[in-house]
Amino acid sequence: MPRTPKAKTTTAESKKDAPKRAPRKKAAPKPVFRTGYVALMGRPNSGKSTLLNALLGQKVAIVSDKPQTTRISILGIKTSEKGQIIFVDNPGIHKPLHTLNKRMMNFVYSALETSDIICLLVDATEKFGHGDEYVLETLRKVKTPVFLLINKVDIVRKDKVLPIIDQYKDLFPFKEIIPISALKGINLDVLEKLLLELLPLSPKVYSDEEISDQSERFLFAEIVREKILKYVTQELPFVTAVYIEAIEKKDQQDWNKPGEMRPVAYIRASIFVEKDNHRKIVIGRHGSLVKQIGIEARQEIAEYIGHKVFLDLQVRVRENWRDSEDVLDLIEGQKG
Ligand SMILES: Nc1nc2c(ncn2[C@@H]2O[C@H](COP(=O)(O)OP(=O)(O)OP(=O)(O)O)[C@@H](O)[C@H]2O)c(=O)[nH]1
Ligand SMILES: [Mg+2]
Repeated sequence: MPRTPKAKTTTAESKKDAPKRAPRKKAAPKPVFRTGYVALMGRPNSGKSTLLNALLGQKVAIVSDKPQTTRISILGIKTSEKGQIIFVDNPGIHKPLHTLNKRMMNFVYSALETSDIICLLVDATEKFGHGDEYVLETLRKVKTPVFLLINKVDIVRKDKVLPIIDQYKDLFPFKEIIPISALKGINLDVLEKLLLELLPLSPKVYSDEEISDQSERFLFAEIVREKILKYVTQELPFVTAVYIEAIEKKDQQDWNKPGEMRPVAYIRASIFVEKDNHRKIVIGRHGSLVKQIGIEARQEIAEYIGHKVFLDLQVRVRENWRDSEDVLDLIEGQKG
């Protein structure tokens, strides 16, 4: 049967009843969002962890004036309306002697391969040397864009910075060269803007609340180690490691407020050293040094978790732990 064509209904009546169309608007530009990995690289002590904390506006990495403080890479995630920058704080680039140091350098190599941008930090107060050549050699192995960050400009004369820029720009094709101070926050806004412009257009990888990839346990171990590094010298910074044996959280009677309970954390930690004379140094006269380390670490951990903490520290000898895969696995395994 032939189908009768539908009657047109464009009478004056029907036009009046039709819903009014909104006037055509220009399509709003799609919001641009960039996400990527930015590796912080450089020699030990150049200020990578200080920079990570400054960029995030809070402490996620420990800092010390002794070299080789950072042993395991950690992430610091900064999310804004414009993008998500995933900073990777790495151990300092050095020639590895022990298995510990080889593992530290493996973190550096893997960050080199997986980052979208590399920030090379150099210490403006240090003379260029073999160590710096070694760093540039390491960076030549990849094609990733590299920003040169001349750090610690807060403590060098202005006329010292220009010769450093001149020297470096002849040695490597840096994408950007920026004098900064991680400690005083100089030029960090410029750095962040330039990083965001270069990162790939991509949705975020982490949720807005996530700021790091480290576990609470690892952070506590690092806080204890930071306090040790503050007080020890010579070979001691290199031969100490911290292992959190246990964390127990309980609700206990609050004696100041009868009838009320309050949370308390009991933390047991071991400080590993390599020899008995190291152990004696870390313990100190009549236990004074380990006590001081314990007081400072406990305060910082309590501030972080927001309630009372009991911290029990034991100093133990683990001969040649820096070459023991088992001990190294144990320490690394804390990161979760
Ligand atoms: N004056 C000054 N000191 C800084 C600056 N940035 C870092 N420092 C100091 O340099 C020392 C080393 O800082 P870290 O952030 O631990 O250095 P790092 O590069 O992470 O070191 P490793 O983890 O050992 O590779 C600390 O004493 C910091 O306070 C800066 O911009 N100005
Ligand atoms: Mg560090």
